[in-house]
Amino acid sequence: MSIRVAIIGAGPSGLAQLRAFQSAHAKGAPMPHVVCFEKQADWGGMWNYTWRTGLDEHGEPVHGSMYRYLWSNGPKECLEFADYSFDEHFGRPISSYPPREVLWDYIQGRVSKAGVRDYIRFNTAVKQVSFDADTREFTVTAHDYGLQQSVSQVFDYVIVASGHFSTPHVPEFEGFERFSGRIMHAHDFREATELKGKDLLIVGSSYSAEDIGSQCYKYGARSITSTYRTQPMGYKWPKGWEERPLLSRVEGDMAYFGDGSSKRVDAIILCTGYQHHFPFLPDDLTLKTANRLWPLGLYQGVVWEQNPQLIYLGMQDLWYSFNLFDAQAWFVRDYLLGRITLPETSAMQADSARWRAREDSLESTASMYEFQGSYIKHLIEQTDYPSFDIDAVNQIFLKWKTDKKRDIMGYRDKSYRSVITGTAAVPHHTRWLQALDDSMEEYLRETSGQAGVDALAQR
Ligand code: FAD
Ligand code: NA7
Repeated sequence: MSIRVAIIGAGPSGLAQLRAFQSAHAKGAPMPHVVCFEKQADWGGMWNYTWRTGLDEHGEPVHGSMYRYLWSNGPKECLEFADYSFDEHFGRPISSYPPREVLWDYIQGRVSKAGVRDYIRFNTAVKQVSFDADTREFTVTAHDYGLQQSVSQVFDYVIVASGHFSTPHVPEFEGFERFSGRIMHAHDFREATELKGKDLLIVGSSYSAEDIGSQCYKYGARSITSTYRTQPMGYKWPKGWEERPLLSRVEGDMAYFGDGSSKRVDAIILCTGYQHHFPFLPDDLTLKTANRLWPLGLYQGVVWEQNPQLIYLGMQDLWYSFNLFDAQAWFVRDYLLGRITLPETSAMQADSARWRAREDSLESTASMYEFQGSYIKHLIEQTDYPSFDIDAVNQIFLKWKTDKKRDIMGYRDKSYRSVITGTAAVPHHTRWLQALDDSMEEYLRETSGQAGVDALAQR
C-alpha cells in the first residue's frame, strides 16, 4: 500500500511538496496517497490576496497578511525556482521586483504545469490532528466548507505547511484603549490610500515596518514616524519620515516616546511580527519558536525529532523563500520515499544543536543569508533538485542590501541577473515610487507593449 500523506496548506511550501512528489513520480517513483488541505478557495497561500480582515466568509481567521500594492521586497532572482524559471513562465525578461499578483501567477504556473491541483481539497480547514502511538497513524479532522461537514482521514505522515506570518503578535501600549484614531496590526493592513494626508505611527523596525511605511509614503501619507524597540532601521528616509525610540504611551492623539519626545498621530500600525501558531496540533507535536533561522526540534529544519512522521515546512525566518521551500520539500519527499534514512533521535538532536550554535554565532547580516544559503545547499546535495549557484544568490542579496542603504525608495528600480538562466532582468517601465497601479496587466502591458497583453490573454 502506498504511504498516506496529509499536507496542511497549499501556499508556496505545500505546493513545493506537491511538485516534489509529482517530479519523482514523473521519473517512475510511486506517487503516495496525498491530500493537501487548504482552507482558502484558491492556492498560493499568502500570495493569494484577500481584501478580508478578521474572519473569512466561513468564520475562519483570515490567513492573508499581504496588502494591496505590495511588490516583492527582495529580488526575484533570490527566490527563483531552479526547475521553473521566470523566463519559462513569462517568455521574456521582466524586472527584478515584481508586484504580488505577478509572483502569484509565477507560483501558479509551475504547479499548473505539473498538474497537481486535484490533490488539493480547497475550502477545507484542518481543525485537529491526533497521533495514535499504537498504530502509528495520524487522524486529521477538518471542516469542508464546500460540503458543509466535518471530515476525518487517517495518514502515515502529516506535513505542516500552514505558514507563520498569519497570526499577529499584538503588544499593547499604555493609553491604547483611549486612542482617538485607528490602531491595527500589519496583518489587517490592506489599503494605503486610506492613510493619505494622515500622520502615521508605525511600531517595529523590521520588514513590515519598512514596507508598510514605504507604501504609505508612496500613496501620500503626510508623515511617518516609526518607533523601534532594539534598533532603528537606519535608512535614509525621505522628508516626512523619522525614527524615534520606543513608544512609551499614548494620550488622546498624542504619542510619547522613550526619549521624551511626542508627536500627534492619526493612526497606529503595529508592525510587531507574527506567532508560529498551530491550533490544530496537540501540545507534544507543536513547534514553539520565535521567528529565527534555526528553530530547534526539527532535524534538517523539517523533521519533528520527537516523532519523525510529522514534518514542518518553511518555519524558518526567511531570507531565501521559494527555493528554500523547494529544497526542504525535495528532502522530505526523498525521506518519505525511503531514499533518505534518518539517524537516531539523539543524533538528529545533536545535528540540530550544531546548526543552532552556528546560527547563534552569526553577527553580520551577510552571514545570515549565507547561513541560510548553506542550509539550502546541504539539502539540495541530498536530492535531485537542480543545483544552482547559491554563492551567486548571496552576492545578489549583498547588492540588494547595499542598494537599500543607498536609496530605500529606489532600490526596487535595480535589476539583477538570473542565476538559473543567466538572463538579465529589465528595468521596469515606471520607477517604483511612481508606479501606483500594481496590476499584472499594467506590469506586463507596458513591459513589452502589445506582446505582453497577448501573452497574458493566452494564459
Ligand atoms: P503561506 O504562504 O502562509 O501559506 C500557508 C497556507 O496554509 C495558506 O494557504 C493557508 O490558507 C493554509 N492554512 C493555514 N492554516 C490552515 C488550516 N488549518 N487548514 C488548511 N489550510 C491552512 N516572501 C518573499 O519571498 N518575498 C516577499 O516579497 C514577501 N513578502 C511578504 C510580505 C508579507 C506581508 C508577508 C506576511 C510575507 C511575505 N513573504 C515574502 C513571506 C511569505 O510568507 C512566503 O513567501 C510564503 O508565502 C510562505 O509560504 P508558506 O506556504 O510557507 O506559507
Ligand atoms: P519580524 O521580522 O518578526 O519583526 C518584528 C518587529 O516587531 C521587530 O522589529 C521587533 O523588534 C518588533 N517588535 C516585536 N514586539 C515588539 C514590541 N513589544 N514593541 C516594539 N517592537 C516590537 O516581522 P515582520 O512583520 O516585520 O516581517 C515578517 C514577514 O512579513 C517578512 O517575511 C516580511 O517580508 C513580511 P525587535 O527588533 O525584536 O526589537
